[in-house]
Amino acid sequence: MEKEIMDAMAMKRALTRITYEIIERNKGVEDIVLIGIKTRGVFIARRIAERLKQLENFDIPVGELDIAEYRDDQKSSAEKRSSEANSSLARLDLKDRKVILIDDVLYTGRTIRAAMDAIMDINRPAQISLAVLVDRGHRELPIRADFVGKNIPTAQNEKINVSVREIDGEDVVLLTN
Ligand code: 3GP
Ligand code: 5GP
Ligand code: MG
Repeated sequence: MEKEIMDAMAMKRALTRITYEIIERNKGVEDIVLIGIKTRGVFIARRIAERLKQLENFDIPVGELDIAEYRDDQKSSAEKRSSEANSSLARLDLKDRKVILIDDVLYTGRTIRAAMDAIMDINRPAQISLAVLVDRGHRELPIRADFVGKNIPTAQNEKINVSVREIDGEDVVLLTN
């Protein structure tokens, strides 16, 4: 079974609203760094950065974080930091900045916990917050999102299928089981 949860217009509106909320809650955008979690979180982060540029005329740095890479405990911290996937992150100066982590779907929260670990390893930001396109519930850790596109209560066996035009050819969110 497949059910459409968000179409392209709904996704666009949700990301625009999140962008306004980010501006409002941070009283400006000067100290913000966006970090998208691979794969689709990166494209969502770039779109929020684009909107911030349009609304505030300010270029926000956007980094990418590959959690699968970071979770590989065969590698030392230095190797992890210098990996190609996370090199854009290492180039960013996160010290005293407000980091906003961005992912497509929030589920157990384990990815976000690992992401916070990765960031703290690089530098100590002033603050870390979280924005997600979809919160599907089922948290296994005390983690919540500060900015949510849409809350979609799901059963464990259901999946949220997020497509973004940059890699999937269209913008759509489906609930499948
Ligand atoms: P993403 O990297 O673009 O976010 O984890 C690899 C991909 O599998 C993810 O794409 C995500 O969309 C998809 N996925 C769907 N359900 C799950 C899940 O429960 N856990 C993980 N790790 N990935 C999932
Ligand atoms: P976590 O369980 O750690 O919160 O999520 C693990 C990773 O898988 C995250 O990057 C999250 O975006 C992705 N993920 C978890 N559940 C789903 C889902 O139902 N759909 C999609 N598209 N991604 C998911
Ligand atoms: Mg994801």
